Amino acid sequence: MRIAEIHLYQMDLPVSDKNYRMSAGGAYASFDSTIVEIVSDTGISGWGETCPVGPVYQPEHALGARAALAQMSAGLIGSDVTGPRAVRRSLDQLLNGHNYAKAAIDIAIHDLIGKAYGMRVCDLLGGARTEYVNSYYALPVDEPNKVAKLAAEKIAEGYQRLQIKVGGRPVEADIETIRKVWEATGCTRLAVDANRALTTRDVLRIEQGCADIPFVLEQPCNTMEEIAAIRAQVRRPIYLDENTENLSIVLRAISLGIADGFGLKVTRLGGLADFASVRDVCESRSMPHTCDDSWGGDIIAAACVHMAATVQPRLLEGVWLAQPSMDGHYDSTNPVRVVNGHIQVPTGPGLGVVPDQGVFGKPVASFA
Ligand code: 0XW
Ligand code: MG
Repeated sequence: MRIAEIHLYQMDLPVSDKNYRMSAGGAYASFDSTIVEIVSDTGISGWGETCPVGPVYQPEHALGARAALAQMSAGLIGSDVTGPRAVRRSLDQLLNGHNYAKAAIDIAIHDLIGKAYGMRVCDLLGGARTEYVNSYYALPVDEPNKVAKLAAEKIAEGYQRLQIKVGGRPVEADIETIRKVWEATGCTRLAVDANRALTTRDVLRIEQGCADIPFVLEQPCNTMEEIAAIRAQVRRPIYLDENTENLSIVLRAISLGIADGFGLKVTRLGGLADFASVRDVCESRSMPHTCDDSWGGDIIAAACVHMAATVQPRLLEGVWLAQPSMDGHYDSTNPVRVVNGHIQVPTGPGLGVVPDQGVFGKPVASFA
């Protein structure tokens, strides 16, 4: 089977509640997603997606994704689809870096191979250990009482894990928010995620102000060096998220004892094949982690869920989806969505997602 065509699509994904706010970048109203369609010489389409959560969250942005994909796509036409790793080697010979763009092709290749041979992506990644995975809900930065009220609603909906976004404001507001969420829910599976925004001083202020509350501290500071500097003073698990740009960094964080677990993103790691390597390292060291991405629709959601299905259940911290903050689906027949805090692993071949005809409009670029 060979690659005959590659089509790139652009989709604006409005944020339904218009209040997705993290420590940096303000409140987001919409995100710009890039969809990749790889068509084989046998007439099968494989689908991939990459959707940065704005241009300042990490060194990635929507226009950059499409430019990188355009740079690589022509060189892939005619390639034999022997496997994701072989395609990745080709990509690395066409462009240096740009994991978040290469990931969209990796996901499409997994989808294509699965659809060609009648296997689910989770089967290609080692086999599913479950048919349902836990999700978790990310509570946006907002007034403490509003966040506590939303937290109680999400627990009532069936979520078993909550992530409280902090940072980008006086630390007293963060401490008040954490305490009010704890009082409102008693949820013992809490993560407090600063998305790198806290100084070591403010991490220690939160540590003092919330010592009685059990939560994981997720990516509190910008660098591993800052986190290492206060690691001995923090009496709770620390997870890295934004620092985990590749397997080498994950290995370094584990060997230095900086992290007790990770918030992992499929596109940041370069796709499902690279994520599977990190998954296996985490399993070898009993490191819990999430299977997430920054944003996106049914395609990236399915990729995260298929990966999560292969994770040792005791290590899976959950799958975050943008879907609860989005209107509509790419695949109206088999949408990927959170129901009562859980997500069913798609049952169809490949990703188990087939975008509705014309849902993405005309391609913004095509290669054949
Ligand atoms: C909650 N997420 C998985 C989605 C947002 O893109 C940020 C991310 C996180 O945990 O940092
Ligand atoms: Mg995070």
